[in-house]
Formats: sequence, structure tokens, C-alpha cells
Amino acid sequence: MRLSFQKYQGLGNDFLLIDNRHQEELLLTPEQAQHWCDRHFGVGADGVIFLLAGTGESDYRMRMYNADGSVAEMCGNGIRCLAKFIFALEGRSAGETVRYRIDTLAGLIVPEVQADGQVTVDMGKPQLLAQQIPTTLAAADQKVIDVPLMVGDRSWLVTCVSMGNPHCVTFVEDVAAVDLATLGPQFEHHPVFPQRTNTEFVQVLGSDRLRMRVWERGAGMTLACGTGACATLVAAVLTNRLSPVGNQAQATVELPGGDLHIRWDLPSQHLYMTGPALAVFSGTLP
Ligand code: ZDP
Repeated sequence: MRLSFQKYQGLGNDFLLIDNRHQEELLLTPEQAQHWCDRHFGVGADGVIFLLAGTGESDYRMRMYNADGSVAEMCGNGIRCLAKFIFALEGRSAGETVRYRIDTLAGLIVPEVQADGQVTVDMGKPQLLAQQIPTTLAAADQKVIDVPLMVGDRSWLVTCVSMGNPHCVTFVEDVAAVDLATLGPQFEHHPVFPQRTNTEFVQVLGSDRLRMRVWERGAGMTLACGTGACATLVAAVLTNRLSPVGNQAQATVELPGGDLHIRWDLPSQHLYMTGPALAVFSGTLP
């Protein structure tokens, strides 16, 4: 069977997008997804995202595999790409503003394609309790804020945030000095994270600027992570490293692939992420 795909990227976090609207069964198995994500033996991508028909409460559904074939509940850069993919499938023209209610394994997420082509996503509320991450770093109903964790030869102060998927955020003086390739897998597979974890190292650059490097669960070192950028802002507020102004906290999060703007509306607790998403090419799998 030949299968069409489009490749999109958001800040260099790249995905294969598959139009799966006409059937319930996903058009690729986890093994096939892993194969096609390989950068030498396949197309090359950080994950595969499937667009499924909506349910009534949602306009569409999103499902995702990481590059290793594991399932991710949510993907911030990916859902911006998905919104642009839908925008094109619906035959919309540049300059239109359109919102989509997308059912994900992390609940209803609402991206809006802006007139300038950027996408702003209502990412929903962060979840902070240890059982929600999930992690055994604290009692089930407690938050994990600057808690010591032994990784490698030292202890790190970590803050855990779920954006539907697990994140472990560590603030450091200098993100460039972090040996991410060594530490990333040790955090990802640490026994205190039963569902593994995405791992972010963050440097505070100013009152509204954070720099972050990420090791993604199931994908390794990537150029950007949208859910991770949201988790980073939340962790910065929870640890008093960034102060809300009025009833919101916001920051530009500098990622290796570029900048994301993240805003946390405190009354509703919802996070809003704004950034680019672009089509790269389309192709056919044999
Ligand atoms: O939770 C996970 O397993 C992640 N690897 C999913 C992908 C997250 C992503 N980088 C994002 O932008 O949120 C795509």
C-alpha cells in the first residue's frame, strides 16, 4: 500500500502528518512509525501525527507516536503543525483565522491559526500532583517543586509538571554546559518516573526570558518542545524564578530551534503557546 504523508516542522521539531480521517485504525503501526522516523533508513522525523475525524465535541482528533514508536499523549509543536495541516486540507487561504477543537489523549486542546500564519494554542491546564506526572518523587497528592533527585554523580533540584505528558524541569546557571546526551537518558529512564519523562534544563535570562534545552521521551535531543516550554514557564513561576504581572505570567522561551511565546493565565490556569509551524514537503511511503 502506498501512503501519502506531509512533513511539517515547528522550530525544527519535525513530524510526519498522516490524513487518517476516513478510518479508525491508524494507518501506520508503531514499528512502521519508528522505521519512517529514522533519519537514515526512513524519512526522518521526531514523531508521526495522525489526523482523525472529530467526535462531536471535537472538530478532529490527534494521535501521536514518538520516533521510538511509543505513544505520546500530547505534542505542543506537533499540534501547531496539525492545525496548519488541517488548514491546508480544508483549502483555507492565508490570512484567515481559524480555531480547531482537537481531541488528544491529554484532553481537548484548541489551536488557532492566526492571520500571520503563526499558531496560538490553548494548551489547557498544567497538572502538578505527583500521581498526575506520574512520579514517586513525592506523595501522590503533593507537588514536586525543587525536589532533590540523584542523577549521575550529583543531586539536581527538579520541578515536575504534566501537560498531559510528563516533564521534569531543572534550572541551571548555564544550559550550554549541560551534558544533555548523557544526562537526558538517565532522567528519562529514572525509576522515579514510571511513564518515563521529558527532561528540560532551563536558564533564566531575564524577567520574561528563559532558555531551555530538552531531552524528549521517546525522541531524544530535539530542537524544540512545545509542551516542555509550557512546563518550563510553570516551573519558573512555581519556584519564584519568574514573577507574574497582574493575573498572568509570560515569557519568551528560547529553544535551540527558535523562540516560543508562552502565557499562563492564572485565573483560568490555561496556558497559551504561540509559535510557527510550516510545511516542509509531501511524499509517498512505498
Ligand atoms: O511526551 C512525549 O513523549 C514527547 N516526546 C511528545 C512530544 C512533545 C513535543 N516535543 C512537544 O512539542 O510538545 C513534540
